[in-house]
Amino acid sequence: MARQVILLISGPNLNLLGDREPEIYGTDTLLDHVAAARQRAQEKGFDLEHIQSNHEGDLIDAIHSARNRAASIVINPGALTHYSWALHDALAAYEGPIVELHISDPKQREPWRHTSVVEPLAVATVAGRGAAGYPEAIDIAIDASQPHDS
Ligand code: CA2
Repeated sequence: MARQVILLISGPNLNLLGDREPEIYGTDTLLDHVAAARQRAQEKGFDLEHIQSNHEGDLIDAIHSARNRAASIVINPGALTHYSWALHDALAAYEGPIVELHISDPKQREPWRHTSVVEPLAVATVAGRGAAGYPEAIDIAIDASQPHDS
C-alpha cells in the first residue's frame, strides 16, 4: 500500500531563510528545515511533500490538492498568516488535521503579527521553536491523523 502523505506548505519569503535576519529566523535554510521534517515523517512511515511559493493562489491550489489525499497539512504561511482569509477558506475546506508552524513567535513580535487567521483551524500551533519546530510539527500532524481510542 502507498505510504500516507504529509503536505508541508511554506509561504512567501521563506525561500530567503538562512540569507537574512538570522537573529530572528536562524541560519538554517528552508531546504534544511524540509530535510529535517522529511526525515521525521519517513521515520514514522509517512512521505513528505513540500511546496514553497510566494504566490497566494499557488498555496491555495496546493491546499486544494491535499483534499482527500494528504493525511495532514503542516503550514508556515509566512505573513499571509496574519490577513489571508482566502488561505483560511481553503484550509477550512480541507478535512484533515492542520498544524500551524512558525520559526519565530509572532505573538512576541509587532502587534500586526499577533493575529492569525489560520490558528482557529489548526489542531496546534508550533511557534518560537526555531528549527526544532519542524520535526515537532510533523509529530503533531502524524499523531492527529491517526485514529485514537476515545
Ligand atoms: O516565524 C515565522 O515562521 C513567520 O511565519 C515568518 C514570516 C513572518 O511574516 C511571520 O510573521 C512569522 C516571514 C518569513 C520571511 O522570512 C525571511 C527570511 C529571511 C529574510 C527575509 C525574510
